[in-house]
Formats: sequence, C-alpha cells, structure tokens
Amino acid sequence: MSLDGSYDPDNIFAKILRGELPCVKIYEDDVVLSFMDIFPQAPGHVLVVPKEAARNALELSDDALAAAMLRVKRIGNAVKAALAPDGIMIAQLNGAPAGQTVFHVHFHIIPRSDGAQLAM
Ligand code: DGP
Repeated sequence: MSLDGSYDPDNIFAKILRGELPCVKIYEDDVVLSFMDIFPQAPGHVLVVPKEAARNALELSDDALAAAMLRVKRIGNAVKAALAPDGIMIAQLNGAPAGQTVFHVHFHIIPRSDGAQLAM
C-alpha cells in the first residue's frame, strides 16, 4: 500500500482501539493506546497508537502528532525505567515500501541491548 489511499476502519489497530480485538495494554488516555507488539523485535517492544484515524504520520493532524510524541517520550522513559536497556529505538514507518504492515499510524518503542541483532 502506497502513501496514497484511504483509511480502512477495519485495520487491526482500529479493531484493537475499539476493543474488538485484545491487546496487552501498557497505557491509555484520550490521545493514544499503548500495548505490547505481538511480534516483538526485542523483549519489551511496545507500540504507541494514536486514536485519531490516520494511515500514517504524514496524515495525522499536527495536534495529534505532537500529543502522541509526548506519550512516546513518557512511555519510552517508563520502558527505560522498567528494563534498563542499553538503548531504545523509536521507529515509525510510513507506507509498505518503508516497511509498514498495519495501516493505522503507530510508533515502535524497542529496547536495545549491546550486541543484540536488529531485525527491523
Ligand atoms: P509496522 O511494520 O510498523 O506496520 O508494524 C506493525 C507491528 O504491529 C508489527 O511489529 C507487528 C504488530 N502487530 C501486528 N498485528 C498485531 C496484533 O494483532 N496485535 C499486536 N499487539 N501487534 C500486532
């Protein structure tokens, strides 16, 4: 799926946001839902999903993007405090050629350890 197209309200994350599919919830407020990635790149791999319906970060409203990034920072600090990783990767993919597989905008927070292989 390219960057052009329409938002599919039945994508997996939309269903999780509506409570139609389960998730291991980390955090929720009026702006984002955060939960564990089902295919973690490393232990502690968390997703932060804005609640606004947008396929990617380029389509997300400025307000929602700014608010989501604050949550990414806070949740990233919580991951740091909980797991004490050597590093933390924050990733966000837009469009299938960039590696995006779920077409509702989301951020990856991936703890990294010295010497560990990077799958993403
Ligand atoms: P991306 O490639 O950036 O679109 O990442 C999508 C991520 O979503 C990928 O790491 C796997 C994860 N994922 C896919 N389906 C589900 C699901 O049903 N539940 C959860 N928790 N994660 C999912």
